[in-house]
Amino acid sequence: MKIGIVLYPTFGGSGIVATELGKALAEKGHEIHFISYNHPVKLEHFLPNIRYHEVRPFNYPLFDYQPYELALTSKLVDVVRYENLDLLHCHYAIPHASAAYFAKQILKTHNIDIPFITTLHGTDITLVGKHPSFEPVITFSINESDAVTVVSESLKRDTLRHFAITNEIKVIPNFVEHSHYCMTPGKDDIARRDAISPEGQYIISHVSNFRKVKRLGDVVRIFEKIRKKVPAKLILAGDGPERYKVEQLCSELGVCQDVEMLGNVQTAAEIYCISDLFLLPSETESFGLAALEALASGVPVISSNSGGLPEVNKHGFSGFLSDVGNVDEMAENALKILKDKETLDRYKQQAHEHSLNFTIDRILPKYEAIYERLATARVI
Ligand code: GMT
Repeated sequence: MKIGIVLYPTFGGSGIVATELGKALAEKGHEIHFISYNHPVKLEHFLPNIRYHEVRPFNYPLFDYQPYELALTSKLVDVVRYENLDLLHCHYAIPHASAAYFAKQILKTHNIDIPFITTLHGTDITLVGKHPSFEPVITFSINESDAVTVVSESLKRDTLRHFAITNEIKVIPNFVEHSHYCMTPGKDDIARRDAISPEGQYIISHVSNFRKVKRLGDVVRIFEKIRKKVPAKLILAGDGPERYKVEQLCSELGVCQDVEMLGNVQTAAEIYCISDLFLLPSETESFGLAALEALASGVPVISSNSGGLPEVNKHGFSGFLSDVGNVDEMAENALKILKDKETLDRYKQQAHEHSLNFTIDRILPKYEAIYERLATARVI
């Protein structure tokens, strides 16, 4: 099939899931057209049946805000017509779903009926989408989508709670391509590990876009409590608005010398590969892709129990869950795992085992089944 994937190109989880899905579909022989305002960061390699279409909003001095959604709509119309697409798959509702709806109406005037699928990822529902400045458009475009999927049961509940939904919503969890993650560090990984932890300190990590919702302050506080009991280093990978506060808190708590702030990294897999424990104490997390990536690398996870995290992290098995903000309990749980080598190895094994519930082979057919049901773009 010829599939248009509309996505954010950045390090955010929805963009990563959309890109990995497209790559896996391309490997199965589908023709994939990524549509975004920048080259997707996870689209590292060329494949003959993958195309990238860039949306370039036209600038004009009158516009205080560039009309991205209109440029995206026009691009969708263009790509569907000239590449003869069978369907569009929008990742993250804002503004992709409403742009797809608008494109669909325009395409009808060209006698083309293009189906579009909307996959809701998280803050498009839980934070941003339910805001009155977006809510009517989000409700409408979810209800008008030809198929709607969400990444967790929790997100489905949130969607039904916050919006007047008349459409069916199917849960398709996120996935990982296990071959991208390492269980056994290679020579380069060991060198990297030694550089960060020269005296064999435990390596604790956190990867995110450093937004408030990730509770970076809790990450640093949990680390400080762990470090009081066992030698440890903290790797913080990512960047975003909370970075300055994190730097400040590290100096207030006197832990800066044991915190490595790496900024945005291309390959978070290299971080997980050398980590002993992963922290994700988020305020809300519809799924928690970073937690799943850590588990796939055999890294146990200490997380909050908000949103979809209990569907990803199995309490007492792949790691531990606590109430949001309960940093004392999170640190205690971390120390249970780091108690001794035998216990840590057991949790690492269990973390990996649990991640096998989310292999790409299990998830891909669920999307393909929807694509097949919606069939090809029809000439009316
Ligand atoms: O909502 C965001 O933070 C953005 C979004 C993204 O594009 O990264 O993240 C959401 O989607 C991810 C992929 O499905 C999920 O793993 C994240 O849990 C979810 N973020 C939140 O719910 C905060």
